[in-house]
Amino acid sequence: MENAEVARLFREMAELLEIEGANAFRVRAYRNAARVVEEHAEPVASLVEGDGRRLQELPGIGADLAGKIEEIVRTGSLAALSEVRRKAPKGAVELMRVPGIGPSRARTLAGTLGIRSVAGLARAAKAGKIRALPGFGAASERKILAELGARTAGERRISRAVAAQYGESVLEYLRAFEGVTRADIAGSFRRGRETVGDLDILVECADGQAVSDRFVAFPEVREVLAHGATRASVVLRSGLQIDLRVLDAKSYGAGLYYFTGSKAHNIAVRRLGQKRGLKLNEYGVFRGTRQIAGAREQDVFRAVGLPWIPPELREDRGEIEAALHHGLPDLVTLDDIRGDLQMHSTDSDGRGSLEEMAETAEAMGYAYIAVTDHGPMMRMVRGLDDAGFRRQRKKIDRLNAKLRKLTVLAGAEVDIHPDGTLDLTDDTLAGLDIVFVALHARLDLAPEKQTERVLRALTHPHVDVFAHPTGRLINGRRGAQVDFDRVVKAAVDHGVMLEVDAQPERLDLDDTAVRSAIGLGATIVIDTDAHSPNELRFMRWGVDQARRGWAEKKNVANTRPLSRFLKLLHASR
Ligand code: DGT
Ligand code: CA
Ligand code: CA
Ligand code: ZN
Repeated sequence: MENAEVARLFREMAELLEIEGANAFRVRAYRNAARVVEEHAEPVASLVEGDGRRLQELPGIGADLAGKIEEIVRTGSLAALSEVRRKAPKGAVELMRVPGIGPSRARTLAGTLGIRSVAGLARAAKAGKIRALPGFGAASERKILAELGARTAGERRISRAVAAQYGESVLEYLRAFEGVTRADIAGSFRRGRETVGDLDILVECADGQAVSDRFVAFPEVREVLAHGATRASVVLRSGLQIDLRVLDAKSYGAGLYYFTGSKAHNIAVRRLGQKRGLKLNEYGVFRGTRQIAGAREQDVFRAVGLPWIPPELREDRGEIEAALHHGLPDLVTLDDIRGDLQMHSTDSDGRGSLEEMAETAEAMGYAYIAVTDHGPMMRMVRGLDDAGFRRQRKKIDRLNAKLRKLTVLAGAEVDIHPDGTLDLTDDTLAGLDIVFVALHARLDLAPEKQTERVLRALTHPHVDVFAHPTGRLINGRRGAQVDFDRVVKAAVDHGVMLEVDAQPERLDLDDTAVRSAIGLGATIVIDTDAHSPNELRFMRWGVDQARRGWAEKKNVANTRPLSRFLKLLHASR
């Protein structure tokens, strides 16, 4: 049982209770529990054994929630949830996924107009039916239409971090089966994409039928779509589809290559093979009927005259030409990262103290971190004011005196006001080691205004990093609209680095933006924006995104040792 599965049920519970108008404390308890479980580094299922006391050591988890976790782990479901599901207006939860629609609006839409889905919402908004509802109006209707327009119709993609938990758990389950000699996740997941449509799992096994039987018996399977000796396909209770292919040893590399995709990349490489008189498919590379490659992926590439291409690049975006001309990038790796530059502590909205964040980072082998709590404008997350940052600086100095291997930099994540001025005084900014600026409000400004706002902030002499530059949320809100090239050029001119925020729902900049930014000469930082010690592990998602953007070690500032990183910071001040 994955933590993501437990968290999913708690989150649904919270949403349904909210729609029902239940006590806010109860709603918050479930939400908090979802987050705590999701962030826990080990599977909570392993805490269930024994008397359940260990579950109650998790923050905010009392006897009642511990019992519910245990029930989910043991039975795969939650009776209390089935109960509220029965009572809830159908479709209301789905409506709450649309930004700007909360529980009471969802209840109104479902109750008075009978809207049961996002598609139904779009129809009603287009027909002008929303504006007449109490508490809505023409402006809300326009906003809803804009939000819906930004999404691809009907597409439901699952976040990479969530897919990873299910994928790894299915892999482990399959690898435990006798006769399985190899198992890998291919498809968009292997290519490092920020979301996946489904997971594609490959196994090497002499007995295809037996491994397929085991696969469809995975405890969380809700529906079996296909079930044969070479392939099977299931849908898990979370809605994630998983496709299984069984391959034999002499085709494993070719299958891994083929099912990693992307389709566009495969087609381009197949064409390259055809020029050499070769046929490429999921079983191998063939000259006539003779297989000349297939067991190993690198042999498939070699047969068509290419070096091995990292999966993150396989999108037919110029990687084949680059490979042919020895121009493939030497992609940054997780191991290259020396420090994490954006995180929050209990001084603002983080859930770990300065000490806890530092200890975890030190244990991860980092040389430095920067603590970047919010400024005063973020009042709802207890942002610090100027005096607060001075007090925190003293705490950081004391902490640094105690730490042996890690250096903590004093930073801040400062809001950019709509007019482009910053939310802290120049004096305070000058006293910090590193200054991040970010857009958190008014992401809807017109592109020219938004661009001016950002340019003014980036040209401020104390600014070092532009955090999560677009502000988009995956499956959530569209980001700020700016003239991206102008923003990047201003950043380059003023020595401001651009962030790849590794939070799974941000991953901002995204892959194509990273690539254009690097092309324009920008320096990137990859950081986690962690709000708890466990979230420091999000670094891998940011690195994957940067790799998809063709980033090399030299393009990423926090791969440098501390002294060289500080030199870079000072050079820009
Ligand atoms: P997703 O699932 O939407 O996130 O994206 P993928 O890339 O994982 O796509 P999926 O699951 O439909 O197929 C997995 C891989 O299988 C895909 O990346 C390439 C390969 N593939 C699937 N269909 C075709 C096809 O018609 N032609 C070729 N050449 N390859 C295909
Ligand atoms: Ca897939
Ligand atoms: Ca698939
Ligand atoms: Zn932020």
